[in-house]
Amino acid sequence: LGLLYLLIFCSFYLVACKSNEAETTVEKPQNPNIIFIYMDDLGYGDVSAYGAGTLQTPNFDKLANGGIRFTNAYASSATCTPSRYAILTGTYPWRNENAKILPGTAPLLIDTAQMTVPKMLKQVGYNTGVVGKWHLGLGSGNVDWNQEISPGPNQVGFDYSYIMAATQDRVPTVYIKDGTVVGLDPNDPILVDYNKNFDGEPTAITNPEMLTMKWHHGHNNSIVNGIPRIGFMKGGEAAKWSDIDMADHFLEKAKAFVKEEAEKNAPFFLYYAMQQPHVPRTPHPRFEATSGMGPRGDAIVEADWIVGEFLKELEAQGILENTLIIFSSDNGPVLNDGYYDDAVEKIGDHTPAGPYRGGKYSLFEAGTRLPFIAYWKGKIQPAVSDAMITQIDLLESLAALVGSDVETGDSENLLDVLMGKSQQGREDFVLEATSRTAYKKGDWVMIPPYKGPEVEKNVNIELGNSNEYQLYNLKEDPSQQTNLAESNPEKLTEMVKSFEAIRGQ
Ligand code: NG6
Ligand code: CA
Repeated sequence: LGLLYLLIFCSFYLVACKSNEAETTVEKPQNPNIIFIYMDDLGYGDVSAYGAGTLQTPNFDKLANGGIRFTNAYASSATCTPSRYAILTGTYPWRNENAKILPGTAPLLIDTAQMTVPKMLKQVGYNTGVVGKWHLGLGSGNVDWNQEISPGPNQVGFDYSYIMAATQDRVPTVYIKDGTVVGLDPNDPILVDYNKNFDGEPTAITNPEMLTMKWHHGHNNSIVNGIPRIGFMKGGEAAKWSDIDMADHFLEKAKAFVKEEAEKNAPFFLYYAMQQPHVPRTPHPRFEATSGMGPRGDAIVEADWIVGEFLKELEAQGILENTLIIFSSDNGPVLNDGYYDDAVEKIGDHTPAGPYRGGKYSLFEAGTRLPFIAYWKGKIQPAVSDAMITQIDLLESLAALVGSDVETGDSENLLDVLMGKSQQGREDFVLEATSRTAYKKGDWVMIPPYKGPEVEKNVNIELGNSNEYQLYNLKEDPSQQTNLAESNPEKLTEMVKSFEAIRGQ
């Protein structure tokens, strides 16, 4: 009996030792690094892999052809601020009435108590950073640009931030690192105002001879580097950015972040918000005339090169196989967005919106239907997916990927779609364009009646406004030429009902 006991004891001991051993030697697989490459005003047809335009973008294509190229994917809004709000919070932007194109002086739009993608990832051990365009407001009203600026990205989930406050065409035209203006001379403080100029400061109106780029509409306030901007700014001379170096500058910061993080024993999240091809289009001179389409095309060629360099850095750090890259854009394309820069004149046969109607600011497809790519070398098999996916779905999909149970209500867990394991995308979506909303369900889109011009004359884009309900079947009519509202009243009623049920929530 003693021997039996001894045997039992020994085998228990062995099993225990074994499992103990297993625990210490088999490491929990580390979550992948996650990078959002978010373009500004890049259209569906501006990525050559989408086969819809004539401009060549070999590096964007590397992602598109090496990952999943989504053809039925949406930004949440046809303008910047609401889309950025949505991609970071996983919430419909129309739920927040302040989610509109913001001036450079606007307070932080995201509540510091709100869930965000970087916060969610931080909870499960990620280090997080943002480089590039912010445009989600800073401070709590009345920012003093000469002090620490807070709250900002660092208060909504980012450990590191290197940003421009708003847009390239808005003041202040300075970089801000972790809440502090970079290179500011305290003897030359920055003042910013969006309503009135500072005495004696030149503007595009008073000193047109100082301009190297001419304004078409808006953009006639303070002049920085010969470019007239939106808003008035005084001082901060040493801190002002160089427009032609902006792409290289942000690339350097993004690469440095990645390099530093690669050495750490934790995954990272980087939100790399590039500024191209938003106005003012100021590609570095080495990209001048590379597209044959003027500065807009050249800025995209530049951005494409930047993405190539950035991918090389991930490769050099040996982390490309452990990094999920999401590539998309905040809103649809526009040619003339306020400067004379030949975008219209030199567009040739290129079609930035691809087959879709409208563009930036529009409720028609081109406003929100955009390039959307999920790339993860070795993990995601190259494919084209027609499943509907939207930028608000990233929050819950990534939560599922990293083992977080964060939910927002609007976001949907489409991890299998993102990874190419399922074609079962979203059923429906409420899209937004300059405070108006429309509803997409399956192949159908319903646009309720809206007052206002059919075409925004300055930018020459159809906004989607009509006195009548509009109903389109995108499968048969992707360019939204035939309004079926009258001929298919049942579908219209069904769509309006579902739309109102969500909008009324
Ligand atoms: C508009 C600007 C436009 C652009 C846009 C924001 C004028 C006349 N137009 O108000 O140039 O800056 O705002 O673009 O000022 S976004 O991509 O950041 O939403
Ligand atoms: Ca934009």
